[in-house]
Amino acid sequence: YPMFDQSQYVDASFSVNFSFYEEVVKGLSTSQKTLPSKYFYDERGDRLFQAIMHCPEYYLSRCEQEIFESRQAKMAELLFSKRQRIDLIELGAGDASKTFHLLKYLLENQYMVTYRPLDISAHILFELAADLRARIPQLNIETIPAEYIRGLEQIVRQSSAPKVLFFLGANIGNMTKIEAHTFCRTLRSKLQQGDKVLIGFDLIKNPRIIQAAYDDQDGLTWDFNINLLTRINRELGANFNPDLFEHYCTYIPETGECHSYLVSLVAHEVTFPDRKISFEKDELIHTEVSRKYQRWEIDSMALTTGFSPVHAFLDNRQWFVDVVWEA
Ligand code: AVJ
Repeated sequence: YPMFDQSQYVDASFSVNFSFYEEVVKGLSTSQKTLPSKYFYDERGDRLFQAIMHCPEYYLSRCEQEIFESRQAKMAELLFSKRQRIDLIELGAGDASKTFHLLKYLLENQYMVTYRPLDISAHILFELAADLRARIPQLNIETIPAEYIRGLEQIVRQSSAPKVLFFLGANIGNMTKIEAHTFCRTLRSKLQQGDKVLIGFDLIKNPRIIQAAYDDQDGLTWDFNINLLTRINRELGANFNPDLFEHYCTYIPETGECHSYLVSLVAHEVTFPDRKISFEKDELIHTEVSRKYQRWEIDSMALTTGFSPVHAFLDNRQWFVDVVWEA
């Protein structure tokens, strides 16, 4: 990509080292256009997602928050120790609004923990570290700006302490079922026997409730999706006109998958530094899958990926589950 200034990109994404440009161009060059959802999270994307977490339709965060606020003691007892320092790795930590309560509880109750939050957004990690250092000064914290597996490999090289790995917020929903299986198997291969994982899954429920969560009235999810195009413009030198696209999402009860798209409203071309991408009227860019699970699928996923199910924390309405598995 001769005209693409790599150094500029590296700066814009705070040195997280993978090829945004290559993935974008590849995704837009197939007949079924796609963009990876992991790129939603630039500075504005982080802010929009935080707003989504507070909007009335997006029940997921509130369900998991309820679990974390009411079950800290049980979580501490199941996962941590007062005699041995344990690494708490959090994949996709974001603002760690759920983990915060547990961390506080652990330190107030003499559990020994090193918190290792990992996120693709170096920006949010920077804010998180500052926030936690102010609110829980005695906490040991080491941030890792990286994608999931690469970051985990880095941690495993650096520390031999027993590990508890958190993967919250239904982030696993951004994978198809097959991808999730492969991912859990990879997690298992990086962990030692006896290490534990706690994974948040959104559960299958009335389809209207799910559909609404991804199509909120205030248009936050709309802006969140469209923001991907403005990010591509800024960081990769493209010229998407965001007004020529709209957000569309559809939940398919048979598969438990909610799919999000950007729809091109007119036939037009978008220019990148080294190529043009053409869009037909009504052509879609697939941007995200958010998969919902049945309870039995989750248990069977544990067993087929080398984990033993230990416990399931549910919210009052049983809309969301945080499962604990042991490696
Ligand atoms: C952060 C991946 C859990 O899929 O529910 C929210 C992202 N997308 N609204 C999800 C998201 C649209 C969210 N996760």
